[in-house]
Amino acid sequence: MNLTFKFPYIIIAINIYGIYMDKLSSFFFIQRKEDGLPDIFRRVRLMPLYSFPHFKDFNLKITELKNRFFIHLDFDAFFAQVEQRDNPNLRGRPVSVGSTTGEKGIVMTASYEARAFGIETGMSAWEAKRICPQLISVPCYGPKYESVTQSLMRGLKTFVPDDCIEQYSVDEVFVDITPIVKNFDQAREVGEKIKQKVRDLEDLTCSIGLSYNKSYAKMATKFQKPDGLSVVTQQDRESVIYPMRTKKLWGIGHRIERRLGALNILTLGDLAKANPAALRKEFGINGIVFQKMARGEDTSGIFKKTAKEKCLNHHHTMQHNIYTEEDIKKEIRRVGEYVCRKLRDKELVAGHLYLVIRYDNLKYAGYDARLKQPTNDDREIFETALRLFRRFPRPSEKHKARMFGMTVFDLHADPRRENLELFDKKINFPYREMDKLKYKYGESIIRLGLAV
Ligand code: TTP
Ligand code: MG
Ligand code: MG
Repeated sequence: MNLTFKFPYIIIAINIYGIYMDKLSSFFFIQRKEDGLPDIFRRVRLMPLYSFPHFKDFNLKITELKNRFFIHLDFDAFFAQVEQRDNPNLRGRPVSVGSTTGEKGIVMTASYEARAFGIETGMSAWEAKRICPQLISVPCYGPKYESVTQSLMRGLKTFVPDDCIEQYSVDEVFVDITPIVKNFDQAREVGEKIKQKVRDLEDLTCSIGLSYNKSYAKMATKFQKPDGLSVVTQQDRESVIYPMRTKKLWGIGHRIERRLGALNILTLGDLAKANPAALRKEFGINGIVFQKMARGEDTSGIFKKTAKEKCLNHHHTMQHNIYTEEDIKKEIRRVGEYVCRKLRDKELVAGHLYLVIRYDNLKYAGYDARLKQPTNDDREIFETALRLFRRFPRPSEKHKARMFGMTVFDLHADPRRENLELFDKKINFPYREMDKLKYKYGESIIRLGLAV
């Protein structure tokens, strides 16, 4: 009697535990500690992995995927290739990007010429120099690489609508080309055209994986690097994918590979055919995710970041504290230009501006104002920031300013991006061209003349 009464509660408790464990294991799914990289390397990761397929993305009823075509694109030796492109002296030579001191730091990436000597991502700069004394180490310049990615994103929009494109990392993107192709022959042609577009736009090579699901496409990209295009069709599954080691699957690192090995699962074929209950027992819901991915049943689609950017900011602490009107104007302009460039990059305009100063006594002061209309125009941001500045305690020789910061919020999609000439009566400054130069050669390469 007592037991029958309690029974439903036991079931509920077990279910809650199950859901909790699933949530917990998915939460910890991408275990950064398992990527085998030293700590410092994790800190240099430019962009998080944010679209790994989740159990909820899978449709369990679908086991055979037809008529879907995904491209995964990844630049070859990305940072190093960009540096070689921009400096002819580096072409054809072993180049690493990262530390230039030779003592401390790590190799973020290396050109294929350097890889021939055994130089690898994550290796200490010291070790790299030891095994390849002629290695040329150049510093990493993030904004430049980001601008290449942005240009790629714009280029891809000439093939498919925005919601078919997913930027996955700083040099990787997924493209769902299902709307524009009917079969693998046509899909391959689109892949070739995209590679050509990347060459035309940025003079860079990339590798492409093409398949009927995202997981296989991502794996295929690595089949022929550099400058490759590899296709995995439904027919290739058993001959190409199944003999591969489990570690080759997106999301499986050394430790998971070892745990799979303990279950006698060594290849993706083993994983595909394994007992689902055993996988679930060992890995929770992720075990099922792995199996679906290995079988080519990854039904996940293009993932769009939903969390919209709420604000953008930039703060700059000066090497030498400043107080003259001229220096301060220069500094406000610089910070403003940087923020505007970020806005343009994301095709946004801001309706509200906040300016903050930190003085040499480490105290802060800040004021905010609405902009006349949402904008990403350097001149308008500068004028408003300068008006705000007039309300601050004036820096003086005894009370200098050490930091300026700007935050813009109330962000909206830039209405001018589609329709520039129609309602933009003002002179159109070549902001985009200036942004490109700044990304390439640094902030101070070009400044807008502001008559103030
Ligand atoms: P990857 O695409 O992993 O490497 P890659 O493009 O240099 O070489 P491959 O031809 O094998 O694709 O990474 C892209 C860039 O991101 C790389 O050039 C350096 C940088 N990077 C990090 O900053 N942190 C990281 O953890 C990794 C893996 C790469
Ligand atoms: Mg790459
Ligand atoms: Mg990559």
